[in-house]
Amino acid sequence: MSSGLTVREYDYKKPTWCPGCGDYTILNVLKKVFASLNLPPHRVVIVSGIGCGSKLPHYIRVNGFHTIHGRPLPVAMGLKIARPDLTVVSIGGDGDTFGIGAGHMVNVPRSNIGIVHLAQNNGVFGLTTGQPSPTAPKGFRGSIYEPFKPVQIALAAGATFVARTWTGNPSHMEFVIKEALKHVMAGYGFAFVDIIQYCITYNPLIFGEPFITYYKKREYDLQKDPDYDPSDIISAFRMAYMNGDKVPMGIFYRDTSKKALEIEYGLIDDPPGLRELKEVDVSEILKKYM
Ligand SMILES: Cc1ncc(C[n+]2csc(CCOP(=O)(O)OP(=O)(O)O)c2C)c(N)n1
Ligand code: SF4
Ligand SMILES: [Mg+2]
Repeated sequence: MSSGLTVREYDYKKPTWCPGCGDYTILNVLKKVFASLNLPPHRVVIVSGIGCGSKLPHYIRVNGFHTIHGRPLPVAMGLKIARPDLTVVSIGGDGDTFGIGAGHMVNVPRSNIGIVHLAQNNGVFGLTTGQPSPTAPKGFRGSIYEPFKPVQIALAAGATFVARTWTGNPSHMEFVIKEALKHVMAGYGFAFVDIIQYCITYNPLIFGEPFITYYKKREYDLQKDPDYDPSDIISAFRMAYMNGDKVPMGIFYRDTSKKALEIEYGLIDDPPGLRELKEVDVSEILKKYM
């Protein structure tokens, strides 16, 4: 049944991102997905870190929590434990998620807490003017390491939903983020989405080719492959290691056999954040100090 929510109900302040930045696409897609799932703004919380993309909660009319660099995941997890009745979305840049917050990226998925994490993966530290992020290819702007592998790490860490999309294909992103939220809302647990994001200012070219052309030529929609089975983790790893001529996009893995942490431990029926504070008589203790 539709409650009649429209995309416009999520409009808020005007973003300050560079014109052409992929973060606009992520913002617009999120509004569409929330409206299509009939999620009232007061029932949603977006928790972000620090970075260009992490300003997103300022630009959308839902509850927002702009935390510190690298920490959207643990804060979102704590929030979901206290208020499992709310829809909690964690969002952060690739610096946030795979650099300073990498420990959380490994440990939060295995808790199977019912939140979605969206990684704004633009290959750079945008806010601090373009240093290479952990996902930057070796050699890019002085990076001396092999890049971090978001999908492989999410699979290995135990995420029960793992997907990849990109900012050049908004309808694909809408499909993927909606499926991620549906996974969480069905009580199956943690969902991770790697969003390959355009940074027009500091990372407009991918191996010398314009961002859009590069990924348009190579995007390979997993859900258009009739032989691809996203419930098979070995196939998911095989696809995750594919790169070069084909860049797989879509749902790599979906496990609907597990329960989210908040369901397994009964928090959903008795949200800790809504329990009444009990009155405690402290008069005897206070007497000691009088
Ligand atoms: C603890 C801490 N370390 C470093 C910084 C400086 N800092 C702010 S944003 C940022 C990187 C942002 O990059 P990313 O997370 O990829 O987000 P983007 O700006 O690309 O969206 C850094 C290093 C900080 N604010 N706090
Ligand atoms: S620097 Fe890059 S990521 Fe930051 S707002 Fe500009 S285009 Fe977007
Ligand atoms: Mg970044």
